[in-house]
Amino acid sequence: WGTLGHQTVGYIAQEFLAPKALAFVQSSLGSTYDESLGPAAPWADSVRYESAYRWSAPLHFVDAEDSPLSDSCSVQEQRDCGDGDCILTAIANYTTRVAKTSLSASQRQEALKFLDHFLGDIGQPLHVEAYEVGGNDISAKCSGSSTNLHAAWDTGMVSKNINENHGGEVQTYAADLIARIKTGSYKSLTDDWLSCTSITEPVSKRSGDTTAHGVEEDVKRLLARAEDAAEATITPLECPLVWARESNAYCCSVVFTYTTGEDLCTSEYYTNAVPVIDLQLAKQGYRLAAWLNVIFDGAT
Ligand code: DCM
Ligand code: DCM
Ligand code: ZN
Ligand code: ZN
Repeated sequence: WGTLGHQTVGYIAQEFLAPKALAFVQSSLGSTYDESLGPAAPWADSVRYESAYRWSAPLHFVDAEDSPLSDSCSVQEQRDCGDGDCILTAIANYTTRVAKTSLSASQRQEALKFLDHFLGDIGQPLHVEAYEVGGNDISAKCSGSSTNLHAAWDTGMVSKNINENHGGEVQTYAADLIARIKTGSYKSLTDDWLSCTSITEPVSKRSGDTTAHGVEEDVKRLLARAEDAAEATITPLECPLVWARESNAYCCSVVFTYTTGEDLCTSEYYTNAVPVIDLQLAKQGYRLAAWLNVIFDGAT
């Protein structure tokens, strides 16, 4: 996502933080970020082209080597993140690091900003797709301007949606999605959002572990492992893989359904994409809060 999408995820998460998570977020981010996950969420994009942070560029996505044009969408850990250098492993790494009291305040702030960002990116379908470099190499049109498919999803359709349906303000957009979560059309979905079982493709079970995994089990297992070893082995978690598969499935059902030459932002394509964008941003914001709540308060 672009700046607006990431801020939206952060502002939504901020609204659902439990007391200790909120206290950590406020003191860690401080006045620089208005003590909020909203303003802090785009940071990871602002540093990715700096030489000191070039290593972080591959952590924004996972190149799923599937076939979305043949209606075959899938994410496989070993196939798509075998080198351990993708958004799945990054979420595990920064979950461990944000919880680690032996790290400096600035390292823990950095871990928080990466989590704030990557839980957003994993909800962007083209951040979970290898085809044509996640759509970056596919030319597209958005409201008459030349762009590419990836950018249309990161920014073009998001900003048009905010302008046309949410008063042109990212905070209004976040407030509208928060209202859907609290009392509106998303209310009945939120338990499923945290169950990590909301997709048909089963998550692979590791080392004889056959228990059901929700956000709480996932985070607690990782942090328990991290206490065992000085530097925890970076293994992708179950929930981020489920989230990645949910996002990736939209590549087959929506993202690649355009017709050649179609203006993505003024057609039925846009009408079909907006509900997916709203849902993915709302869901990831809610999941980010739950994730931090388990880390700092011990429960979602
Ligand atoms: N770093 C990281 N994940 C790790 C270890 C380090 O993101 N597991 C980051 C934190 C710093 C940089 O790498 O930005 C250098 O860290 P260090 O000084 O600990 O090597
Ligand atoms: N991106 C991606 N998958 C890739 C490569 C890049 O999702 N295989 C994302 C990261 C940025 C956008 O595409 O959001 C543009 O990337 P870049 O500026 O590195 O071209
Ligand atoms: Zn992107
Ligand atoms: Zn990113």
